[in-house]
Amino acid sequence: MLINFLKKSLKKSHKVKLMIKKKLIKNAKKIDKFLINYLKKQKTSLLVRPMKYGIISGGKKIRSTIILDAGKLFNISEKKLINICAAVECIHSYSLIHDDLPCMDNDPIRRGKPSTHIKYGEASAVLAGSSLLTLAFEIITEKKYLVHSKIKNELVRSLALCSGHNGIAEGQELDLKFEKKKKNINQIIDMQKKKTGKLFNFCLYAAATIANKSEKEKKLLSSLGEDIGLLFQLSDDFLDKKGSSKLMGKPVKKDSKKGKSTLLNLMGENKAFLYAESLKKNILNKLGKHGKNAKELINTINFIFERKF
Ligand code: GRG
Repeated sequence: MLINFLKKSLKKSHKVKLMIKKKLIKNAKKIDKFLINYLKKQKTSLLVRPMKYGIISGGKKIRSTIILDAGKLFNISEKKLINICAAVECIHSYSLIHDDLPCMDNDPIRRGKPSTHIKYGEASAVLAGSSLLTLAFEIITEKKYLVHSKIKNELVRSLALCSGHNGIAEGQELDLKFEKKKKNINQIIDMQKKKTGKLFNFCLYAAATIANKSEKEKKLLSSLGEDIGLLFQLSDDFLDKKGSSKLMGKPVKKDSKKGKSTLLNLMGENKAFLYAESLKKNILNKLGKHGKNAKELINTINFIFERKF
């Protein structure tokens, strides 16, 4: 009986994993299509090629999936979310292009191909990254994007706050300054919540804002998003230590070589795993109140915890 039960649940979890992979691929294709069309409609420039190289046909586009899943919490149509997905992917790809530069993490490979600065040179990579940053705000403020201008304004402000000197950029500054230094748990969590968590924070905040939720609800979802980002970063740190560079599309085992301050390096594998597990439980508990509407988001969070790429 027990064996049959285990076999059944293994089959079920395998099926769920396959479904999530399919969902990620489907969403990534949708966002790529949106961005290709968007850029096609604009006057072309020399930077379009390095921009496309940095953002299209690569990466899981998991932040977009999180936005679409969060939309399901409030029954928001995809049409109202697609611009937000594209804008978030612009900011994310911009941060990766800049992160790979020699003055930052100096990484020659990203998403299984040469990093943007290797392919197009440093100057073009800096400019393409900066152009993706501004493109994000163009996409949100686009006339054809049919959400109320008051909401657009709030989204622009929040995305700017998440990306700037109190958000991702500061997280990156701390990450670089913490190299080869002994930092405590709270300092590392603060750095990772800024570097990685802030954009996930925005993903959930955006869904709550478009759904016209109360300030209290928006705050709750922002902080939940930040925790999802922290979980994502923790799994990234595990993958850097134990994952496959082929599946990840980038070199692994870099964190310890560079003396990066990560929870994994500080706590060791067992404690870091237990920390991640309790963080995930906490996130899933908080989503409980959304009932069936949270199913997709919960599946994606489980994928984040177990992912191999
Ligand atoms: C102000 C946006 C901004 C950037 C400048 C360079 C920089 C400051 C920030 C870097 C932030 C950074 C690289 C965070 C790491 C987050 C992370 C775990 C990235 C990997 O994300 P995946 O796995 O990548 O989603 P794919 O390739 O799948 O898109």
